[in-house]
Amino acid sequence: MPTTATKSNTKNLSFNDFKNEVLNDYKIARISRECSLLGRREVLTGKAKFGIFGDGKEVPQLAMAKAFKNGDFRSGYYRDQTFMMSIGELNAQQFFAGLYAHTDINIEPMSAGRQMGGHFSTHSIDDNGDWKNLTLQKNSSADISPTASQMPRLIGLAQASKAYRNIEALNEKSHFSVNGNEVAWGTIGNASTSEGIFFESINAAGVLEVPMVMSVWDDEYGISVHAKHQTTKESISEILKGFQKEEGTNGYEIFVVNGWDYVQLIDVYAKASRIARENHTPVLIHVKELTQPQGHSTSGSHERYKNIERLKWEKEFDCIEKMREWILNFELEDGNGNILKFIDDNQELISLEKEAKKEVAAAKRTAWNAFINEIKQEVTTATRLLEKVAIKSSNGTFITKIKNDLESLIEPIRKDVLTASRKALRYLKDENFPEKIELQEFIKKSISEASYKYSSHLTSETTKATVNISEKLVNYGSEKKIVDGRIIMRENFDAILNNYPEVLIFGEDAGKIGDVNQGLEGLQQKYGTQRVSDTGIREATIIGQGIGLAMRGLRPIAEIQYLDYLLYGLQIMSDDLATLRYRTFGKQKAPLIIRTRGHRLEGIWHSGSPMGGIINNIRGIHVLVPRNMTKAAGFYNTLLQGDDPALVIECLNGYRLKEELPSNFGEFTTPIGVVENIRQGKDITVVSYGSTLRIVQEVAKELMQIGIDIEIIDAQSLLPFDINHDTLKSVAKTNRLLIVDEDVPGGASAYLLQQIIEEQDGYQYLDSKPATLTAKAHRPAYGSDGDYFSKPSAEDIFEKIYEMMHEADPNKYKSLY
Ligand SMILES: Cc1ncc(C[n+]2csc(CCOP(=O)(O)OP(=O)(O)O)c2C)c(N)n1
Ligand SMILES: [Mg+2]
Repeated sequence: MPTTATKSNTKNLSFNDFKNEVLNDYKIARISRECSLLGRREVLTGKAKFGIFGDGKEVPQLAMAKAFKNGDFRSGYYRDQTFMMSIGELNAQQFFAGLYAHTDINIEPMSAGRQMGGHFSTHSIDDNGDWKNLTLQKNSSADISPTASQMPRLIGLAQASKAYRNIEALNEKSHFSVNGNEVAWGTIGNASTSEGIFFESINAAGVLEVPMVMSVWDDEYGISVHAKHQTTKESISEILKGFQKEEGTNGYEIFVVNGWDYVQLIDVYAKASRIARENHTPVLIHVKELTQPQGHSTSGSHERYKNIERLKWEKEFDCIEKMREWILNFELEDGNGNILKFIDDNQELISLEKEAKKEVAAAKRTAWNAFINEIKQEVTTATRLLEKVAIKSSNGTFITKIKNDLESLIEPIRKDVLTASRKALRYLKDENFPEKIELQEFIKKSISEASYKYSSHLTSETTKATVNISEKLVNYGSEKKIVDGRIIMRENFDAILNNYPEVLIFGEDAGKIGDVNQGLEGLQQKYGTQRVSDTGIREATIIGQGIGLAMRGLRPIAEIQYLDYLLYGLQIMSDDLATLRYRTFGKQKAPLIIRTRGHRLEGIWHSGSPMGGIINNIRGIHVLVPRNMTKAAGFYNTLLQGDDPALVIECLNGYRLKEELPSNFGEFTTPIGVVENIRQGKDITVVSYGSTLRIVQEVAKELMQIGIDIEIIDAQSLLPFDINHDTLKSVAKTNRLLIVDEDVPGGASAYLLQQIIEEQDGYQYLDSKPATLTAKAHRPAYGSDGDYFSKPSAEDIFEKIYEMMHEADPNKYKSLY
């Protein structure tokens, strides 16, 4: 049954301490509320673009903050500003810096202005790119906007405590955990619990039995849509009752508490913390009766969809007002019969409220000045330069007008500075004088600085960046041994598990049977169920487990059984994993390795190769497509030395193909962002990857019989692709380019074409139209004939290449048809 708390946990505090704590809490709540009120005004007056605030949710967050300890992690959403203030990780000035999008990470520590306000985070990484000691600080994983997407990562953040408590070899990694005592705290809005990944996550945490405390901030609405359209029985705690832990079962402790009841909240959160921390039992706290004093966001007004009674109720049950009432009415009789009160009269509270208002107004001003002065300096530099070129230029009057317009802006932004400067430069195109060069240099410098401010940290820029890990060659023993590809995977994973106690491998069928292709055969028996484990069928939270574990210093390898089913996890890879480093300006990372297998089996859902969709959605994650298991093993070895996340797609039909057994498992590396020239030829460069490569290799022999000599490049790393531009060298030699893959037309082949033709300037060497040969637009039909007519066959490849050669030399290569 849901438990409702009754007693406060104040008995160990002296009355004075208690009073100070309460008044301090009240002040934080007031400061937070003032931020929301002023924040909305900043948006409405145009100083900030958008605001979504935590008003109406302040009091439960004070209680959560009290139970939150060093080493703990939060994974929440945009209402949590009060919590962040209460744990000391956000102040009013930083709040406004976020609202204005100040690009200095030291001034706007949440994201250096990259995320809109209300997306909170703390720094896990120091300036050298190394982990900080996370047990000495309160941690918040960086928020993202898609509703409920904080959930999958929360599972991993909680699971990390379990790993640290139960895996002895991890004891040395003390800067991430103290015996697994850390709790992962989730927050979510009531309406967002309608999302599938919410339920998937709740179930996963129950199965995994991880220390997670999940708070639902329930204000009855999701923007304008009432709970009756969101949640069966309009109550998330009601419908989750089946998750209640009972004698001898796993499951949750479930609490229900009103969000305006400060005393009960403190009690519930203290209990929840204890249950999760000590027993690793997950807890759900349904916090009801919350409000939205200003409506959902700055984009609309809630008067449009709430009736008068509701609006009246919201005023009355505003959690801060309720807390205020409680403070005013609080009386306690001490041992001597004296009545103790927090305050003597209302006036004391009024002056505290005034103080909060003043503090926030001052913080807002400071934040604004810091933000605008930086840009004003850039305006000053630009106007001075414009003035100078205007004097010299025959188009001086036009340039002066541009300068005056720029100068007259009261609230300029960087775009204004650059628009003015770049437009002025156009007027100087036919003129030459030193001041013009100064203007050009200014523009180039501004764009380069902006590039760091707005575009850095997509992938690692630290010394551990995976692209910096150099190749270490495969060694073979003196006696040549040929084995199935899957043996190579297994032996390499064995070496990895042995070398890295922080590696955990998990996925559907990954544990007991050692994955569906037995690349992990026997490894659960050898390394235990904590390190090699089966999961439920739930791809989004398998990825989420990986993200959370990786954010706490572990090196998870999350297995998605087949590439076709990656799409269930793709949203969270795209929204969360791929953006993590970018959205925190390099202050958080999750070097998760995602292992999957795909391409070329048979049938609509067992042979897909949706590479274009994948690479376009997950910039920020490396995408590797090894052609055999030795290459794949090398990629895992490289990735573990680096600090970037990656997706490795093994070839499904490669596990039973024969490869020579290496002798240096766990050591050899396949470099990332490097192509491999696997056949020298002179007539045409064929770029391919994964399963189609083998067909291209077969076709090469057939072509040779009629005198066509192709060069074959294994792309092997799609993101990043060919950092050294080796493909260009091949194209410069053959002057012809064909890209073969089994994605849809215009999928990954189009990306490769863009990279080679545009990025590498390959167009200049071409004597023939560059071409792609792909699968059909539809998904592949079942069976061998389905495959033959859906994907590029050996004959298709042969004829495509022949056709290109025919076009080049019709006399030598007569038309086949
Ligand atoms: C996947 C997704 N769909 C829609 C939205 C737009 N959206 C933002 S907040 C929100 C309502 C969330 O309501 P609730 O979870 O109750 O949180 P509250 O704002 O009420 O605290 C919606 C629909 C989104 N951010 N993500
Ligand atoms: Mg809501």
